[in-house]
Amino acid sequence: MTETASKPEPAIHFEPDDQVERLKAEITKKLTYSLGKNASVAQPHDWLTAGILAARDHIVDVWQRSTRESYQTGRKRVYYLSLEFLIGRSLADALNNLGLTGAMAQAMSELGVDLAAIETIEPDAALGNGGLGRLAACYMEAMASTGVPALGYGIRYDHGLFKQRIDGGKQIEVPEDWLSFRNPWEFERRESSYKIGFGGSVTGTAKPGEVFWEPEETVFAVAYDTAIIGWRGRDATTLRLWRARAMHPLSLDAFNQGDLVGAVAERNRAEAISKVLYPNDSTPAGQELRLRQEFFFTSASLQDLVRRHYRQFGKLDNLPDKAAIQLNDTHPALAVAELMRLLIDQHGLSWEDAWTITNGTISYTNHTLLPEALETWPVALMERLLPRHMQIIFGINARFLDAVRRSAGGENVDLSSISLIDEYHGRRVRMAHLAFVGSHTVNGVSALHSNLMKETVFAPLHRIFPERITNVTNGITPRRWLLSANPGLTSALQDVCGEGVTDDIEQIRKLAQHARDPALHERLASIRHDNKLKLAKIIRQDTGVVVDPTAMFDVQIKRIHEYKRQLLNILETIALYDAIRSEPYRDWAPRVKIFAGKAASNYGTAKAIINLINDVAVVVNNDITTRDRLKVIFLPNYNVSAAEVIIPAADLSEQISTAGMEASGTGNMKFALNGALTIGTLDGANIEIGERVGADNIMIFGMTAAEVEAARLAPRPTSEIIAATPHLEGVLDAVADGAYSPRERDRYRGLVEGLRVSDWFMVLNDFESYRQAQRRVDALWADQPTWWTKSITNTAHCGWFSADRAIREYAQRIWHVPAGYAAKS
Ligand code: 26V
Repeated sequence: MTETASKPEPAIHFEPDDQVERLKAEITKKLTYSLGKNASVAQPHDWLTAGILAARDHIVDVWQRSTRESYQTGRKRVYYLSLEFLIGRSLADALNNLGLTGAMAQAMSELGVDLAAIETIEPDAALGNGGLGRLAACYMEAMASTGVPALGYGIRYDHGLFKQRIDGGKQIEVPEDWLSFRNPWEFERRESSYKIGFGGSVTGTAKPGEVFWEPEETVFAVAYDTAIIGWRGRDATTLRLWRARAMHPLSLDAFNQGDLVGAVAERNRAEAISKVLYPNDSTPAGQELRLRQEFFFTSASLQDLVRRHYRQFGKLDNLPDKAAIQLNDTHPALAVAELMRLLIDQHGLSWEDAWTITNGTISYTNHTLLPEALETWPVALMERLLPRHMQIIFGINARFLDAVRRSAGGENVDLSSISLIDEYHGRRVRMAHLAFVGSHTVNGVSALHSNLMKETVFAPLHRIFPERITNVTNGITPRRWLLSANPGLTSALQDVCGEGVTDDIEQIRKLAQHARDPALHERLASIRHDNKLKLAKIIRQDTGVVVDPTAMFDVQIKRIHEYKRQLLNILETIALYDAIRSEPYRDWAPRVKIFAGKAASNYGTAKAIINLINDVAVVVNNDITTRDRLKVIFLPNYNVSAAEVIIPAADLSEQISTAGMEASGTGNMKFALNGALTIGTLDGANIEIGERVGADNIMIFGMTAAEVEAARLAPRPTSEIIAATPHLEGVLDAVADGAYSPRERDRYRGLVEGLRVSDWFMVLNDFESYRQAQRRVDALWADQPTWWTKSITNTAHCGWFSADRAIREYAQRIWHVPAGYAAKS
């Protein structure tokens, strides 16, 4: 790695003794003058807010300096557009990056407050559903840590992802309210607001600068900024989230006539846009409000960045040299049309010049290939809501198809497969095609996924633009997922690999030489044990079940989805339960099977799977025969904060998606970095984890992506598969006949019937191979020295999955911006 800029000194210079005294003074001042509270009456929440405000001041110093520097030097900047940022809590991470964790704990303690306790009452900012949103949050922190000047743009939802309660084994969704105590991290920027239009009509000539879109409805987008501090407090990025406000919050006319509802109708309609996160990661919502959200934040972000650019440089033709716009999936794909509109209609550029600028500035990341997940919008809806954008999309499409036709000569190209408009399903705009055609680079998120992009969904476009698709395998921030979440392991790593490991996580590979060291095994086992005790306490609080921390913690945490196959896991658990009961005196490896995750509220099958796991848990956990060997836990309300406790306590990581369906996965990386062994399929980034840690150190099972494809083309009768698979029939019958739902015997008949009709997700097909892999895990658990050697080998080779590495790849190969801080090596 080359050093592209000299590494500045940390921005915070305090003598350690000073630090504590200064922080105490700062906290007390915040408490008194910002919150109007006296220490003697302050509630835990007041201390939290005062602590955050004190930490924020330190961040603001760095933030203003880095923003000023990037402005003065005119450096190229990254604009990361994402409908989701799954941030979680921020205080512990911010203190860690500022190097203030110890001083803040000491300061609070001297003020009579337990920092660890107040940190846990910070709301978990869940402005995202799952992997895509968490990736955006990891990347904002990694850009700050590697010195890539960046702004993240998204929506400031009043309500993030729903809270999950489990009632009688079933998921209940409860509204989330992270802003109820206000958000001390953010700065409201009333002065940065933009008008966002919807509907209306387009008039004027077709000439650039002479087209007028007169929207029927206009709402304001108001900016809220949060600084994200990078490692060692050297740099900060900005997360700018938009809130929707009405232009006329109150109609006095309506009010005076006694129409109270009508008086605030405009306000309600406008504010609905940033009211709530769509809780869906299974099928696109397809609702008008969702399209309004997408356009709202895309338009506000582009108006903002074009205005800033113009103010700074006085021209727009150099936009591609100064701005890299990254589209996080297709949710902001309207950026292609909106940037064209701003350049042509507002700045009078020609179509050709506008297109060169647009294509030179935008790039797009795809996060899923599942056809049902690809966004399309009815042309009729788009015409009504965004008439000018629809014209522009037609314009792009006509020129694009024309160019393809011409360059093909006489050759026959299937234009319908590349068109931005799907003509077969009632005329719809294909957002992935819009994003693809409008971008200079398109990337997938793991090697397998990027190859599948070329072979499947994007094959026709890939033939036309063979250079456009590239791969950047996902990464995770080691600051949150190792240093903050697992301080015990971190200090062991520092002892073995040197202090520099925190600056350059890839130095963690030095650990490999010590993989067989019994003293290290003992130390790591004791750290893991402590982490498991912490998790066991939470399990007891949240489910009432007592688990043994010496048992193997076998964990599957992620959104509940058929393709992620929690069903395969619980069916195999039932087979294990049966096996233990039939041979109770055998030396079974004691296991705690831990599940957590949310199901989309309208995804019936996923909800049934949650119900089944909980029902199985009731039976298994109350059976004295299996008492010391098997427990089944479903931890309610999985979120970022829960993951931070669960992952460092895991022995076994379940990454068992149907091959070809998980674009990458990022939980897999977090577990392996923390030393859990993976049981998994050859899917997404599991493949690359296996390549790095070595085939002996990962438990791979099941069909490959190619085998899945072949099996789908020529499906074997499920009755045949079941008959050929030991134990499977019994497990399926028991579930179908109500052995786990005695009070509603038919509860899972439909779920099992579904499997018997079609094994689309290869649950039946992969069952035996999974079961055998689990028995290999048992054997390995019995040999603890070998287990720990493998665990250390996993940690040692997972530094590459750092978000810093991923960001450097984006910076070099896609954005063409220098990463200020190179890894020390
Ligand atoms: C998944 C599915 C699954 C089945 C049916 C329809 C559907 C629709 C959407 C999605 C996922 C939405 C996008 C997403 O969150 N993708 C995730 O992105 C992560 C970051 O790149 C990646 O690690 C996950 O593998 C990928 O699922």
